[in-house]
Amino acid sequence: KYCDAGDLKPYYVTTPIFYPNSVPHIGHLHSLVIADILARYSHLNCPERPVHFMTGTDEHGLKIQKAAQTKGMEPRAFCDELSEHFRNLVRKADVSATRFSRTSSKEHCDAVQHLWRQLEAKGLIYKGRHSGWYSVSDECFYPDLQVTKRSEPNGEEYHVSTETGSRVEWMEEENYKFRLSTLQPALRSHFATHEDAIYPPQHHVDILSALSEDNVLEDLSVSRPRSRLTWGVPVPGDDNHTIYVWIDALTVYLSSIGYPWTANGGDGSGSGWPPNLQIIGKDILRFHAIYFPAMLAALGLPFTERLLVHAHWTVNGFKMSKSIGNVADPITAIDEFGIDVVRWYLARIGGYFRDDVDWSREQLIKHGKEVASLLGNLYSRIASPKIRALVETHERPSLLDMNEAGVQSFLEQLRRLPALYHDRMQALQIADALNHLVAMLEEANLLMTKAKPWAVTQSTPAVRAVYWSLLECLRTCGILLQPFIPSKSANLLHYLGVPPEQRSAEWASIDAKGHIGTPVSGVVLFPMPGIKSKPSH
Ligand code: ME8
Repeated sequence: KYCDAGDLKPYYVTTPIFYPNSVPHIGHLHSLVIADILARYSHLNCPERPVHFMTGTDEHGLKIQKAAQTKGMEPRAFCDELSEHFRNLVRKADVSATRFSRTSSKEHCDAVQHLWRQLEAKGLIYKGRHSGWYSVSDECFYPDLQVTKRSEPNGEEYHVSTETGSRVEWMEEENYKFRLSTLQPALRSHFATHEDAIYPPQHHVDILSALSEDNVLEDLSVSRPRSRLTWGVPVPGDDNHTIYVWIDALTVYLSSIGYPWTANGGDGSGSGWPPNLQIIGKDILRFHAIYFPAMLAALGLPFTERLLVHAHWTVNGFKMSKSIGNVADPITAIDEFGIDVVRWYLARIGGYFRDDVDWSREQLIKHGKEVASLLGNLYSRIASPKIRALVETHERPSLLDMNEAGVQSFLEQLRRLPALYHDRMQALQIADALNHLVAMLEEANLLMTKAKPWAVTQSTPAVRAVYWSLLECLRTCGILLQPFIPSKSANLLHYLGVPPEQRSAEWASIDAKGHIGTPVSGVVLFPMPGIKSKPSH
């Protein structure tokens, strides 16, 4: 048995909540698809275990307030409109989110104020003066050390955040502060003893060094003067201040599964807390690996099990930006190539996480061709009526008894496939897991090309061995591909006659003897504009 759902809490996975200051881009879809692959992977292994999968929009703050102003709209109406684009993307991308949260909802705002009161009651919030380099677009202050001086061609000097390159200004104001420094030892010991907590490991190393003893963290400024920021959650009991948008935003992971859990004793047990997995982009690591755990430590709540940090997509080598005009639109790509091709490309290239990679239409076409030929052609060739006629008159042989030379080593590889795949998926190396499936399908195509069953006129044991081995390979890969390309793998499994109750991970094995029906002929799995399928024989 692959899992015992009774022993496990619900699997809780989150994406970041997106700023709806503009329509979604391919980077947003990347976070969503990675989370979806791993949410679906949990379901594949353990269909009885509930999955809580949260995504949504991060609606408060100066960035949104300004974007609304520029459009001459009220922030709420502006967010209603823009948030809908993200919801639509979730739908179109086959993302199996169970919850779409908006931080402007009353439920969430109440949770943020509750959390604030908790921190205050524990003496972790105080009023102080804050000065520092403030970036409007990053919505945060930077210490001196993280700021670089630059100059305009006319000699005028300005400052930018060294990390993000965004412009910063010196600001001084009265606001509330959170005693981050007192929580630093708790965070340090957590990350020092949980080597798996952040993936890829380089980020784990960086966070450990940011938390080291000789680097005492400054207390965090957690409010903004209401005069400057009206679009946000008011500080309870002080209308002159608005809660800092990152405290507000990070609370969404809690509010989305019922925090403050007042009804059942308040510790979140039973709700799914803590997250098993949180997907984030590398630019928001500090917020998720320092500030959020600090909030949790303050509340006495367990930490997230694993953070998966992905790199960024660039276009023509540059960070996507409206002013450069190089923003890749996920909706256009989905409409033109279908979501499974887009997901395939995102997982094949963006599933490595370490380095930034360039998004291009050419690459999208190339990956579309790859999956169409690996999977689509293989299926249409094997399901051709001529081949079926040759084998249909015979019983399906036992795969275990087949000892035709070429087929034997092929079946051996197929037998090893699930373990390799699971090993990589559990290590969060999803591109490597997919690589194993690709290698298997390549082998299958090779076997087909060598055996040329379409040129055979007599039903021999050798032809039948190839036929059944290839179908078994498609069945197994179809099951293991479900997290990656849910819609096409559902079609494939349906065409193969694989019963819905035999599509979980435990069936992806030669030894499981899963049912295969008569493959449906004449269907094209990947009809692609401009991509010709080879004729089926
Ligand atoms: O950061 N490639 O929202 P966001 C890949 N609201 N991923 C990218 C990317 C790119 N070019 N650009 C952005 C926020 N992302 C906050 C999060 S969570 C409590 C609050 C990723 O809309 C980015 O790294 O700017 C982040 O993971 C996500 O998209 C949302 O970015």
